[in-house]
Amino acid sequence: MTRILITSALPYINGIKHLGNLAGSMLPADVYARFQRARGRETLYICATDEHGTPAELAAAEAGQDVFTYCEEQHRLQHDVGRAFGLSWDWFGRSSSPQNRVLTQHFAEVLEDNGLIEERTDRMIYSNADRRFLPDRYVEGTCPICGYEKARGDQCDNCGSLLDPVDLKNPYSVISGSRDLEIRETRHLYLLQTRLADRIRAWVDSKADWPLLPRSIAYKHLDEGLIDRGITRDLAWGVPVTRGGAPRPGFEDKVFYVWFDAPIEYIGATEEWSDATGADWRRWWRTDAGADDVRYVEFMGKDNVAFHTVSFPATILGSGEPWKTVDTLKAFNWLNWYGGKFSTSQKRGVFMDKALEILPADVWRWYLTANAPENSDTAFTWEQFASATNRDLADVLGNFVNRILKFCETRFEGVIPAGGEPGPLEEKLFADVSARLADLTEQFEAIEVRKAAQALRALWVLGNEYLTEAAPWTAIKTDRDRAAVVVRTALNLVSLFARVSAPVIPFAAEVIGAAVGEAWPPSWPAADGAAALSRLEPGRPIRVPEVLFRKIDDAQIAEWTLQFGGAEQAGAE
Ligand code: B3M
Ligand code: ZN
Repeated sequence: MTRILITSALPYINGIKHLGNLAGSMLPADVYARFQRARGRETLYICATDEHGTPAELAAAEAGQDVFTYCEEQHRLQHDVGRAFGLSWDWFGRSSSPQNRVLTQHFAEVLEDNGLIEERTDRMIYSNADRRFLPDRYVEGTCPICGYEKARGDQCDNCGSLLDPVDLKNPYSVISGSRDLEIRETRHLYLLQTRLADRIRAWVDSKADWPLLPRSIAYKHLDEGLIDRGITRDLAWGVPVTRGGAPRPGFEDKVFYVWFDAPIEYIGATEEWSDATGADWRRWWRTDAGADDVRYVEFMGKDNVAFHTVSFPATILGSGEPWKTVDTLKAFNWLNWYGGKFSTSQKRGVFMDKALEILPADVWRWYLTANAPENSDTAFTWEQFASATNRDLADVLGNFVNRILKFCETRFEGVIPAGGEPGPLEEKLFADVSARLADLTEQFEAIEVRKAAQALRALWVLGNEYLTEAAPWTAIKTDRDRAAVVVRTALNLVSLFARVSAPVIPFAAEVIGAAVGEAWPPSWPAADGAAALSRLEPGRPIRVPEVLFRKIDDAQIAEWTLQFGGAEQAGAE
C-alpha cells in the first residue's frame, strides 16, 4: 500500500511564527497527516527549523546571543508551541544538524562531479563600515522591479521578486545602516541551472496532477529562463564548503546558501528521525531502497514554490542519484491581518504562542482550516473568527454533543440504551451520512482544505437536524423504545463526529470520543452510514464532558482587538 511522506516548509528560526505561517503550511500538513494515519496508511510527517543564513545571524545579534545558543533556544520554543498546537510531526529537526551538513556537502560534491557546479568570481556588496560582505538580508534598498523601499537583498516582500543584492537601488547595511558600500570581488560556487532547465521542465511536465498555483509558478520561472545560481555565501554560520571531505581551498570563510541546504533538510530531518528511532530513512527517500511506493506531498506558502519546483529539484535531479521527488505540492496564499500583512516589528497579528494564551488550539485550528487561504489571500478578522467559533463549534457541534449526552444521562442512566429498531428517519440519516462521509473523504484525499471543513460541518449539521426531527424528548413520553433508538443513533453520531473531526480538532475530538468510550486514536470510517451508526454496543456507559467550546463575546473581541492591533491599524501601513 502507498506510504505517505509529508513535509511542511521549514519555519525560519528567527522567532515564533504567526498564524499565517501556521495556516499556510504546518497546519494543513498536520490535518492531512492525521487523516492519512487514520486511514491506516503508513505516514511520516517531517518538519524542522530552518536555521542558517542571514535571518538567523541577524535575529541572534538582535537578541544579543551567539547564533548557536539562539538557534538551540528558538528551536525548542518552536517545537513546544507546535506540539501545543497539536502538530503531529513524526520529527521536528534542525537544518543545522550533522546529518544535514553531511547530506548538503554530499549533494554539492556530486553536482560538481556531474559538471553542474562552477567556481566563479562574483561582484558582491562590501561594507567598509562593517568590514565585511553583506549577503542577502544584510543589505536592504529599493526594489528595482516595483520601487518598494525596504526590499531585502534576496527577495522583495512587496512584489515577491527574487533579487540579487547588487540590483538594489540606494542600498544600505542592515547591520550599521551605513551607505558606505562598494562592490568587491569574491569567489563563489554556482549551480548551473541553465544546464538543467530541460530536465526540470520535463519533470514538471510529468507532474500533471499538481494544482494550478504551483504549476503556474514553476512554468513562469522556466519560461523566463533559469539562471545559474550562487549557492555559497560570505558568512560564518551555515554548512561549511568542502571538497573531497576537506575544507575547500579559498572557501574557508564561506558557507552554503541557506536555500541550498534548507530543502535538503527534509531528507536530513528524516535521517535525524531515523538515527533517533532506529527507523530506516532510505525507505522514504531512495527509490533504490523502496521509496517508489511513497507518495510525497509538500505543503508551503506561495513564496516558497519556486524553490521547491525549480531550485530543489535542480539539486535532486542534478545529482543523478535515485532520490524521491515531490508528487503533490500544495501551496497556499496569504492569510492577511485586516487586509494588511502580519508584522512582527509592528506587533500586528497573532503569533502562535500568544494565540494559545487566549484560546485552545482547536478553536484556531478550526478557523484556520475552514478559512484556509487556499485559492486566494484571506483576511483574518475577529468578527469572522468569533462567528466560526460560536456558530460552527459551539452551536452546531458542541451543542449537539452536549444535548444528546445530557439527555442520555438523565433519561437512560448514562448508558447506551438497547431496544427498538431503526425506522425511516434513521434510514434517511444513514443514507445522508454515507453521502457526506464519501464527500468528506474525497475532499481530504484531494487536500481541498476548505471543502473538507465544509463537508465536516455538513456532517455535524446532520446531527442537529436529526435530533430536531426525531425529538427523543417527545418520544420518551409515550414510546421508550423509540426514544432508545434515537438516543443510540445520536450517540453513534457523537462517536462518528469524534472520529472524523480528529484531523482538524484533535483535542476536542478526543474528549468527545472519550464521552462515548471511543478507542483512540480512531480509525477512519468507511462511507457507510448504517455501519458507522451502529457500532456502539448498548450497555456501554457514557460521560458528559465539560463545555466543549466556549462562545466568544463582544467584550473579548474588543479586548483582543486592542491587544493585538486590528481594524484601526490596518490602514496605517
Ligand atoms: N524557511 C521560508 C519560510 O519560512 C523558508 C522555508 C524553507 S523550506 C525548505 O517561508
Ligand atoms: Zn518589489
